Amino acid sequence: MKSIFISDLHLGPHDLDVYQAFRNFLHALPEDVEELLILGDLFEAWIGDDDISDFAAVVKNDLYNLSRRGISLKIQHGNRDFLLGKRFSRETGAKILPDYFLYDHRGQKALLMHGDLLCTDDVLYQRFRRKVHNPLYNFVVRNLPLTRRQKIADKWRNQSKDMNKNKPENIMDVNATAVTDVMQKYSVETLIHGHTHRPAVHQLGNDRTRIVLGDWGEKIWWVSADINGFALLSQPVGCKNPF
Ligand SMILES: [Mn+2]
Repeated sequence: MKSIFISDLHLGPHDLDVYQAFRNFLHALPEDVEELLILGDLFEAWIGDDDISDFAAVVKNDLYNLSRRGISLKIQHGNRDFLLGKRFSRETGAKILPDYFLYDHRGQKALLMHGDLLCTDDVLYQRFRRKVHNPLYNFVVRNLPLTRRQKIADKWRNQSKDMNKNKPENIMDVNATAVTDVMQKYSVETLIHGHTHRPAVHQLGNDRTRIVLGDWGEKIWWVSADINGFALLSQPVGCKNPF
């Protein structure tokens, strides 16, 4: 029996090749896959569960069908879709996981994160994150009319593009101390995250491993977990059956 982890698909009507790859991926999931865990940024943008766009409806339907097949669906918030909430969860059967989630299943243990919280050198981003995750701010935003939220989301995206333009590369990667600290805190030898779009398996010494999921674009990426451990895998985006 297997678990599959994915992140950073950034689904949206702007890239139907990636959406098609996502559909093929769900469709082709082997029989022995018990659960699919999405570590954030499934969507390029999610402005609230009352999103009435056709695209949102189609993806929700895909996820609902997956749950109905008996595959347990778990999802973490990314920086792009942190407004995914209870209604989305109800409509898809997906369980929303906390920002730090200890995966402990069939002898395998790993800490799962989206990854943005590890990029502590990016002080501007962390300040922005604290603002938008502030419960009061969050409450106010959630209760704005959909069109207002659409505008705010566009503003956030443009701001983040502008902010990232002049940032040195290393600032947008994880901070090594943040990684060590969090792995120690949760007593894990394996950390799995996405967000940085730098897919890799890093051996950190002392038997510790950091696995970074890739973003979906030219390629699709996933981590497969079974009794033998974790493996980072990829295929070209046009591939009909990645398994
Ligand atoms: Mn992200």
